[in-house]
Amino acid sequence: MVERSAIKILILDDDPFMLKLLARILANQGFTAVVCCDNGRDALAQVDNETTRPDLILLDLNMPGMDGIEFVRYLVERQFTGSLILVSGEDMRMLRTAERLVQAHKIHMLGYLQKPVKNEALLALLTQWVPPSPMKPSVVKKKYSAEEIRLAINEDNLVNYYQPKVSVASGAVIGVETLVRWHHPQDGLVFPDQFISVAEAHGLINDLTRLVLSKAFAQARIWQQAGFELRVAVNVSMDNLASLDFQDLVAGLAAETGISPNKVVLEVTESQLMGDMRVSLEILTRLRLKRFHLSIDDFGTGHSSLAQLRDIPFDELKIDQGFVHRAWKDETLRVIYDTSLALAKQLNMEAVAEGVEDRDDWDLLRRTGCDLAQGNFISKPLLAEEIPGWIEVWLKRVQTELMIASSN
Ligand code: G
Ligand code: G
Ligand code: MN
Repeated sequence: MVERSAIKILILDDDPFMLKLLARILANQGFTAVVCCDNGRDALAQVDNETTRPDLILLDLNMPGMDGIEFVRYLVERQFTGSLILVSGEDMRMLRTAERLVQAHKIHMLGYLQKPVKNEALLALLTQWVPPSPMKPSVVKKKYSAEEIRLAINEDNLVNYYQPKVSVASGAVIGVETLVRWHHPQDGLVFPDQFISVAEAHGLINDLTRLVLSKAFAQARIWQQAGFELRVAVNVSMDNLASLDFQDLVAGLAAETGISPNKVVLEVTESQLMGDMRVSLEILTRLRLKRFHLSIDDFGTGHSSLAQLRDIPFDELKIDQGFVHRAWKDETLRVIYDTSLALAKQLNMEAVAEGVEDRDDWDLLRRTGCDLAQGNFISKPLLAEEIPGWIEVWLKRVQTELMIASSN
């Protein structure tokens, strides 16, 4: 048992009265290592400092500035291993949705509390707190230094994987999404969540994206010559869209490799489409004018999505996997899925469902008329040379089982 006074608790709420109230309840119960913050920025500073990093965060969802959901995203980036209790005046349905979002991010949730917070409810959750088990190495991922990443780029240790996107109506293979991995000489396969944000923070993302793009285009050309007409999608970081050189880079590379712009999809993450949008807007619009396809990635997880849809001429909307898998049986997910799909249709965009994991997910897309599907049910990300063989197997599978109604 950990002493109550040894559990570091952070309360994040913009309401000073709530902070006082919660801190008093906690203190009365012997939880004395409590820090209060009235904004996300201060709270992140606590998380970033090893000596003040909380074991448990009581998080208010509705805050001006950085709201609770955005705060969770920053916790994920920091690989926060502590626990979370959501506190909000929103109704239970909203809280449950937020809880699912948190869990989807693999952050440990103790539960949620509705305001006004009842002592007993809070204590019931607190008694469930357990220290994070050091047995779970998957949670604590190694972070790499900028220097190591620079070396990986220069020595060409990055490898593109490609995840297929298929037509839901016909089963045809429409294209692939490029997902970069690092073949680390010692650590083996390293995933983008362990190096993209570092690359962004240290001005390396343009070099990285240039490498990923040029390999993806070269590969698209090889597939083309082998008779596979695939659209190739590449993930673009918001930092790539900070300088007007980017459009010349993309257009130049495509021309050099002989890839037509309408065979290229640039996926931009919605949550990143914030801040000063003027330059990025100009770049995206000009790329669109050159007939490159633009895709809004992870749709549904960000905030000002509707304004971005109004301002940027996207061709494709990717419904985040958090709203696809299991949407057939979960009413709340289903509402978000349906709304995103309807929005895509009304704006004449192709809808792509991400994270299609099983036959039930696939059948939902068929019933609802989603355009494209991507996910482990179709294929995990593959090496380029595995794609032709996979296509052959996939097309057989389409013919024999996927176009008929499922037996259950
Ligand atoms: O499978 P996966 O772990 O590859 O991808 C995790 C995340 O990393 C995805 O959200 C994807 O958008 C991002 N990602 C993958 N490859 C790239 C890339 O080349 N550039 C950028 N900016 N993000 C990438
Ligand atoms: O954020 P973006 O959509 O660019 O990245 C896709 C991410 O989703 C990658 O990390 C990829 O490996 C992962 N992914 C792809 N298919 C599935 C799936 O069916 N289920 C889950 N959980 N993750 C998937
Ligand atoms: Mn993507």
